[in-house]
Amino acid sequence: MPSYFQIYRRPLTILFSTRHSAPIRLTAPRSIGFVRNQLTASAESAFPVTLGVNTLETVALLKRYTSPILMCAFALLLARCGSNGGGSGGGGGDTTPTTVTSGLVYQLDAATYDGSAFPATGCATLTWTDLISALTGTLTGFAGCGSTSGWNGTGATADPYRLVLDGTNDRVDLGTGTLGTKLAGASAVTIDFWVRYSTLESGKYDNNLIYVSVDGAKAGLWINFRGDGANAGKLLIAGRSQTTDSFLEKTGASSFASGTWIHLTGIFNFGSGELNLAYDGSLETASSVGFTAATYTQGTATASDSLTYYNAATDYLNGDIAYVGVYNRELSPAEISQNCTALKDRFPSHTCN
Ligand SMILES: [Ca+2]
Repeated sequence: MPSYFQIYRRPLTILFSTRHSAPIRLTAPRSIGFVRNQLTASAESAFPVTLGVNTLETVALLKRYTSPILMCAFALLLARCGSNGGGSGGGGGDTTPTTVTSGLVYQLDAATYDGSAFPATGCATLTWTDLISALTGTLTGFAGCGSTSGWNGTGATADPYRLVLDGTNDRVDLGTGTLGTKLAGASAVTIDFWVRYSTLESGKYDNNLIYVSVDGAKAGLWINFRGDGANAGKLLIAGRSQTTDSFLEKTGASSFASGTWIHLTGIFNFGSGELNLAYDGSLETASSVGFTAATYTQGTATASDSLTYYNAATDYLNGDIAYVGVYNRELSPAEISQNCTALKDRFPSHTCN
């Protein structure tokens, strides 16, 4: 519980301390990942937060560390600021929503790869840190990289911050059992991506985006671009609710061209037995599949969860990943649209439905 609590309106700042406090001073608006790192380093004792673009993410973080009474006070403050046209400074009446935080258990954002800033272009930085629990993803296969491999982007719309994977051996190891453990018991899972491909391996079914082991090296959660025949450029979502399931899949109806940024949402609903995909906020028709468990039932993984896939086959993605968010529930259509809108201005020519 906090022993004191202060709010300043300009700039919008929240400051509190626990009875064990050794207060932390942050002198400028910081990303939520940076704040989290400070909390970890200081035994989560105290922190002031200057709120900027990550206001809703900040609320989610505060919920983890503060009392319900404090949250009520904070909500009232936000409401007052909103009625005055925004009090965060610098944004100037910005109404762009932030990404949905409820149920968000894992988040990779190239723009703040470790919660602070974009790394130097290239491959000197070989980690990508989850912004929820500070889990470290390890970039593997990146060597001597440049425009076709490694960190790229200026943050301009035509050149968004992103990790480029070469399709040959580039991957991000997320750790064995990392995501599956977080999702165990969930009746649904949603995975949110900003992604594009450069080339597809001709005739190949799997040009993989993400792989999560449900047991051993068996895929529990999986999304790939197809490269085969008439399905080339379409997305495929597949998975297992538990180790005894067959590999159940749905291929999307839409086909995407090389170089096209997509806000991609994959939905695994174990409770209803459905898989679905959404692009730029537009949901396809869900496919019924034969999940045998109503919740995601994690076994003992022996292969690392990863961005792209390299275990039993080399199903590498040749393309770019700018953002990944993983939820332990099904997002509503409105929430999917919100996530699209929140980051669309980073990418060229996007309209969110
Ligand atoms: Ca490489």
